[in-house]
Amino acid sequence: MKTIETQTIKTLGLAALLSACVAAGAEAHVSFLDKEATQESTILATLQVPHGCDGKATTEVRVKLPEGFVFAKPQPKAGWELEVIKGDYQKTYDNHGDKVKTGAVEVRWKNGDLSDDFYDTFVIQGRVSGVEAGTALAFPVTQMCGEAVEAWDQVAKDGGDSHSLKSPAPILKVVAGEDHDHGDMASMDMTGMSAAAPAGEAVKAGDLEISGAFAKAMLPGQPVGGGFFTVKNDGKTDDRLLSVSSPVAGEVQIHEMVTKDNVMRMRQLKDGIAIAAGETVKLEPGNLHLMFQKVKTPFKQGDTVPVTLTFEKAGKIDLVLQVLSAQGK
Ligand SMILES: [Cu+2]
Repeated sequence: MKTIETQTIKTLGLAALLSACVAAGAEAHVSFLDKEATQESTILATLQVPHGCDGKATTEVRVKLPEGFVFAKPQPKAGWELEVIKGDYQKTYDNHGDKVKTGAVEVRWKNGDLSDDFYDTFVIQGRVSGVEAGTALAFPVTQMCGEAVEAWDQVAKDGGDSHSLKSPAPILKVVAGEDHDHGDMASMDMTGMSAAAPAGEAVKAGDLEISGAFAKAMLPGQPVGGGFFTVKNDGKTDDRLLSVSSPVAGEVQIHEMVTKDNVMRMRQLKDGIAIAAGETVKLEPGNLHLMFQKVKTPFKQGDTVPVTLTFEKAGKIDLVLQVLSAQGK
């Protein structure tokens, strides 16, 4: 469609317009603002709709969600009705300990009026899960302008160039996880990290000593934050971390990372963490961690996060986590 317009302009000899058209060429398609997504991360997939259908205003945008983009929630937009079509996933996904088999498979923004002269974005929050790095997740889009329909649904064959497609489906390229949604799943090669991290004040309570407490700064769009520390049990009796609370989060869960089929997943430890007599237990990225849910204000580097740990024997212990960078440094 754009090709035809360009041809016309060329014939008319409007060189300036032509070059503007070419420069904007790559963005003339319906596409994602961020074209990459990290494995096992929650993202805001932001679709850009740059124009209507041959001059007509866009009235509806339908987006099919691919397998591996799960727990999806669209952002409502003023002036548009929202329809979410739910269905079965092909696989079962772990949502912080809950097994999830169904969810949104298509989102429709309807009865809107987006002039061909304007640009707008349509946002879906979702989690990229169980997808191998290097995979291109295609989100076929149907753009409707009253009676006119534009289907953005072409997908390049493996290794093919999507640039040559006339109406390519918007694509998210999945990349290997380093900065995960809550940062705590960063590479496993972080053994020395807690020691290197500027530790908060060590806290002693009974036989327990807690040191090296930190949280990671949360990246924009991250709904949850990770927290870490080391507990040493100098006593003769076993203890157990039962629960954690914080005034800055609606809920604090105790999590563990497990790698299965080369995919890292999180699991909530509802029974907490055993701190055996004479043992030292480290909560660290890629392993055991605290997960802050319903965080009121995203953690920023330099902030502090107060928490109260409840142990079976030692009772309640107040601790302050220092917020380091999103990489935990
Ligand atoms: Cu977690």
